[in-house]
Amino acid sequence: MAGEYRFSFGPWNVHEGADPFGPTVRRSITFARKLKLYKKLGFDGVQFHDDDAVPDMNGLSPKDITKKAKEVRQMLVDEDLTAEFVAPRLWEDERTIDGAYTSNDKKAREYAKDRSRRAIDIAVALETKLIVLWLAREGTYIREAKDSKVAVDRLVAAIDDMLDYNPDIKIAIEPKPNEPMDQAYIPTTGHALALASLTHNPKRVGVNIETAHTILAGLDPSDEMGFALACDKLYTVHLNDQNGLKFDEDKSFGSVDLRRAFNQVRILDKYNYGKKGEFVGLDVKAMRTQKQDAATKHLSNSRTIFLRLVELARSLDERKVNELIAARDYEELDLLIVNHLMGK
Ligand code: XUL
Ligand code: MN
Repeated sequence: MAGEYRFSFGPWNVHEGADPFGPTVRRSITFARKLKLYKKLGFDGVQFHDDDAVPDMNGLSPKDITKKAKEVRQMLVDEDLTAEFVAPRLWEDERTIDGAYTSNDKKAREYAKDRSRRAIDIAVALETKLIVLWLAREGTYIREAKDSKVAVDRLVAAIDDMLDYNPDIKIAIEPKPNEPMDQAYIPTTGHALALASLTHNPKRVGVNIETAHTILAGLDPSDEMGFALACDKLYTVHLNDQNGLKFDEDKSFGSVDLRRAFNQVRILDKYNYGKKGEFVGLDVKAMRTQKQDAATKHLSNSRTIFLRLVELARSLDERKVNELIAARDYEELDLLIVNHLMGK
């Protein structure tokens, strides 16, 4: 059963533990050593930010960026790993303080478009067609700072630029309602897919749904996934968990609300997620309290919980579920689900 799903995570998910209030608490692990962890932990796919593959890429020519990315591709081949996607990291450069594609400064917007083209070059070298766009600073701290209509026009123009640059890539927008911004322009799956419909080639633009981001938007992750599945737009997922409305916690999958996790697995499994090559992607963070040699358990635990929930989704008595739905006895259905999750 485990073999039916392929799992991925990004190198940033093995983390030194720094937070806004304190320094690192664990030693850095080199990228090469992180790659060695993947298979041991049961993972086949590597998610990349562009500069996870090519550090300090702003100082390199496009030719050198591609050369370095090809070296990383060889490292993946040596470890029998696949690159799942590349995401341009547009939120750390001083030029993008006020946003990247939606910045009020034309030079910043040009930089963002150029950096996105380089991220696509890296994806080509790593032999993946998927680009993830987390639109980190595409929003405002105060509403008057930007024009929200113009911002959407600019997002469309930036995505069109990427689609035109390479006719093979697909773009998965990763919606998030806030953090680092007070209000993001593309907070939900619905916004992301509406944006996709405005581009040159809506067929090549879909979503990456992150559990925590949907919860921060006050929505249910499994319903967001169902919406994207109905639109045939669920290109990938970032499974994790989130304890209420606070900062983006990236907790281990299922660790806060097992039933909510069950419902995500159930909808994914029911509609054959993964059968077209999609990875079960995680975006999880180890607790700051974890010691050095135990700081990958959040990854293996999330994978274990996912697979256990696949078994529970498949062993649910669907006949009984349908009977209770027909009788409109949702109280009994509620108990059936809770009992099932408790192994009764
Ligand atoms: C931010 C987030 C990012 C994206 C990739 O909240 O989830 O790590 O997943 O850029
Ligand atoms: Mn994410």
